[in-house]
Amino acid sequence: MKKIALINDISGFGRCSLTAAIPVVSVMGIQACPLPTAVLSAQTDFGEYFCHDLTDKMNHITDGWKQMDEHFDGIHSGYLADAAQIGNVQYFLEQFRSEDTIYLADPVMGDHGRTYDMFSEEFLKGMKQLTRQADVITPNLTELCMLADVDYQEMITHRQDEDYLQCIKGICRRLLAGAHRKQTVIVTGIIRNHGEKVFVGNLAVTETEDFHIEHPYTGVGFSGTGDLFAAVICGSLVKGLSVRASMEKATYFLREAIEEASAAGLDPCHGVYFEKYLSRLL
Ligand code: PXL
Repeated sequence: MKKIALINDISGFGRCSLTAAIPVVSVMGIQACPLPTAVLSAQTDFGEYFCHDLTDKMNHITDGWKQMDEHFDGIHSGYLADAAQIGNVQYFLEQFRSEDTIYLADPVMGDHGRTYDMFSEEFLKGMKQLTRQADVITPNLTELCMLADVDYQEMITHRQDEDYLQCIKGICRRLLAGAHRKQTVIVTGIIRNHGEKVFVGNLAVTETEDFHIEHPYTGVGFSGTGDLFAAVICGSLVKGLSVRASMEKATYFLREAIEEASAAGLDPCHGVYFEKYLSRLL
C-alpha cells in the first residue's frame, strides 16, 4: 500500500490539518502517516486556543521512522507552528525524499489578506526556501502574494479585470522559474467578478500548461477547505492521476460540501461537513 507522510498539526476543532488529511488520504486507499507539528484545542481562527508546539519532538519521529527503514510515496507538509519547524521539514526531506516521492508543500501562512498567528518575516523567508523544493505547492491567493512579494490588497482591486487570471498566472510562472525542480503551482480561492456575479476558483500552472476551474462563490470561506484540497491533490498524484484529474477530483469532493455549509449558515471556524462526502473519493 502507498504511504504519505502528513506533516501538519492536530486541532480538536476546525476540521483542518490532520483531522482533514488523514481521512482523505485513508479513503483514497493510501496509508496516512502523521507527523504532528503541534496539538491545538482548536484551530487558531477560534481566537482562544491552547497550542502545544512539537518543534523539539518532530525530529525524534523522523529518526524513529528512519530506523524503521520506512519509505514514503508522498510527503505533504502543512501548518507549521513556528519558523524552526521549517528546518525540521527540511531534515525530514533529507531523510526520506527519493526520486519516486512526491512532495507537496502547502505554505500555510494566512488567508483573505491576513496572516495567521505564527507568521513572521523569518517564517516567510523559510517558507520561500521550502516551497522552492516542492513538486507541488498549493498556496491560496494570499499565500501566493506573500511568496512572490506581491501586494495582496492591490492585487484584489483587479478582480473584475479581463486579465486578472493572466496576471496571477504570471506570478505563478515567476515562482516556477525560481523553483529548484519542475514544479506545479496550484492557487486556491481565486475570487473573480463577472459583472454582478462572483466566482471562486483554483488555478494550476505547470511549465507547459495551465487550467482553471471555477464556480459561483457562496461568499464564505470555511476552515480546512484548503487542507482538504491539498490532501486530495497529494493523494491523487501519488495514485498516478494527472494534475487536471486531481483538481477535478478535489472540486467534486469539496464543491457541494462548501455549498451545503454556506446554505446552512454553519460557523466558518468549524469547517464543512466533509465527512458526508468522503465516499466521493473512493
Ligand atoms: O487550515 C489551516 C490551518 C491549519 N492549522 C491551524 C490553523 C489553520 C488556519 O487558521 O489555525 C492550527
